[in-house]
Amino acid sequence: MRDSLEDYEYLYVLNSENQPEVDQANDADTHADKIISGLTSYTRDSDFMYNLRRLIGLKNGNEISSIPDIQPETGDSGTPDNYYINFQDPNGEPSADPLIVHGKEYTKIGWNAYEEGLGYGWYGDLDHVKYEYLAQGPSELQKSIVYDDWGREKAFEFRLPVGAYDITVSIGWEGRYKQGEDLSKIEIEGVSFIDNEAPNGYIVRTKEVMIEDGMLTMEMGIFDKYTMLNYLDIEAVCTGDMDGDCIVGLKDVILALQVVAGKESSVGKDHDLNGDEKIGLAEAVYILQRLAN
Ligand SMILES: [Ca+2]
Ligand SMILES: [Ca+2]
Ligand SMILES: [Ca+2]
Ligand SMILES: [Ca+2]
Repeated sequence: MRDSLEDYEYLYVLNSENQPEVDQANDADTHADKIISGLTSYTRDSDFMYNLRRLIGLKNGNEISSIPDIQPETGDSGTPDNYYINFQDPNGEPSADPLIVHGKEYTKIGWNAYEEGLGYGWYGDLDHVKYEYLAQGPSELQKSIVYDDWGREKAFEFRLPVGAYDITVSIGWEGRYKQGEDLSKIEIEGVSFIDNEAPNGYIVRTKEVMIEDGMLTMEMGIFDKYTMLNYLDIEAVCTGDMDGDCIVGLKDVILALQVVAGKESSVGKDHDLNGDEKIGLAEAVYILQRLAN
């Protein structure tokens, strides 16, 4: 607590000793935003916190003129891959091991608090969490459900390599429709998937999400309401990648341009995007447009 009061002082001085105002961005906000992104989601990287505090102190003391743009440590570097998570009681049903559904192997994850060694888990009040396994449902994934009986908001974190992913989330409960009680919320890396909506049975939704810090953060739940969570599919999006690391960046633009200039021949035509079986300007422009979004 003493630390957070001190942090507030630091940010206050950084904002030229002005109090923050609602809906008004100020000089300190860009740094506060790096630390906290929601009610239950904030960075746990203590080295980052220490460094940011130190830099703000230097800036406040006029020892440096601007604060370098440092970011929390990225979890996994490495190549993005596909990850499939079934939320369920890890010791209950479905008991198949490995659990394979529609040809994909699912990791069983229950209500464990976040653990560094595992690289995944939950933050928030875990005192009233529950499992359900329904007799009927479209699949093993959707028959097994995790929820909070008291409707407390939580954050789920899952470490994975930096990159773009198509993420699919499923919520719901076979045959259940409780408009008022089941207003649900799922937000992943600030991208809203389900916002104050009650499923009539199930809702399954897919969106592309950029993971920039090596940690997927999913915020779940609305206070006093039920969000019935089923599963998550996390699939790497490699479209536009030229060098095979599945990360789409300026390196790939440069590679495509080098192919155009005849200076590079290592890019296979399987990376072609517009069907002419060549790497050319079309690919470079595509990547640039994607990076601009
Ligand atoms: Ca994140
Ligand atoms: Ca499930
Ligand atoms: Ca690449
Ligand atoms: Ca092409």
